[in-house]
Amino acid sequence: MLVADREGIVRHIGRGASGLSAAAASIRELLTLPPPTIRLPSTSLDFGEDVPAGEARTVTLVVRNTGGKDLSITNLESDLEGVTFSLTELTVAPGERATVDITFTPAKSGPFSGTITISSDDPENSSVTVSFSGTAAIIKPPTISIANTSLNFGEDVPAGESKTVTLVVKNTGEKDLSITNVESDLEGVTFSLTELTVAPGDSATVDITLTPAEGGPFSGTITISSDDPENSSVTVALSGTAIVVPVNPRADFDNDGEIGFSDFLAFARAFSTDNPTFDLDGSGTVDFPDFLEFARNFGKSVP
Ligand SMILES: [Ca+2]
Ligand SMILES: [Ca+2]
Repeated sequence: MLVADREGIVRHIGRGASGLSAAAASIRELLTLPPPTIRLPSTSLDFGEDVPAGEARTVTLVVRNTGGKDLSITNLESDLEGVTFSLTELTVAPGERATVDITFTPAKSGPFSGTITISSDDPENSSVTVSFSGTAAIIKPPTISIANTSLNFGEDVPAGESKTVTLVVKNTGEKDLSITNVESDLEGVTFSLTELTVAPGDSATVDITLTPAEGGPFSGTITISSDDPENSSVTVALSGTAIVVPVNPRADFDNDGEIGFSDFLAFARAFSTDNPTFDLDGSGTVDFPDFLEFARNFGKSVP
């Protein structure tokens, strides 16, 4: 029979036996183990200075038990609204440590701070606090910026020939800009690409090629679609004038009505000579400028 006094110390165990005093000593030791003791290696937590507003960030709280009995944590809570915990109740064995993930999603930019209160059965410190702080930064969405609101192909685009101008698209936002389509209402316009991603702060170029079918002024619009939430569709005006370049009948050296390959062979034979038939610009020599003039007429019919 065990008999304990008011302090819980065993004073007498049954009838006397040789091992009983040792048993009493171990029971006494059990009863006098040091109580659970909460220790926090760090009493302040830093969420960082660059938490994107609207995005969750998690830091880890470490809790140690330096006592001799199980530490029972009964609650964690914060005075800052929106702070969540991976768990709010746990048991930490003597000499062990445990971690709790603490997550906060700042709703707006600017500094934030608060306190976490941890309740436990540590008889000396049943409530301990940890401070935390950080700064939330606003991340600017993808923002399309186009230097030119209009592009001119010039007033002398040869009808039937291609001319290319370049459009520069910049992303002045802080997230990737995704261009999802580029199109034009002007016939004969093609693009080097119609989908691309532009990193924050970067620029990309789109080549716009026009092949006017006939002479005369032309105008139209390019429409660029992107994931810029403010300007999902932006337009650039296109304009210019196509001209019909008259055929030089002199380039039809064999007079068959077409400026074609047989004329090219004849021109090649006369190259570097002073044959006036092939000296289209009248410079006195059949040379490269004459070839350019011939090439401009190549493939055309002589009226
Ligand atoms: Ca010919
Ligand atoms: Ca010449």
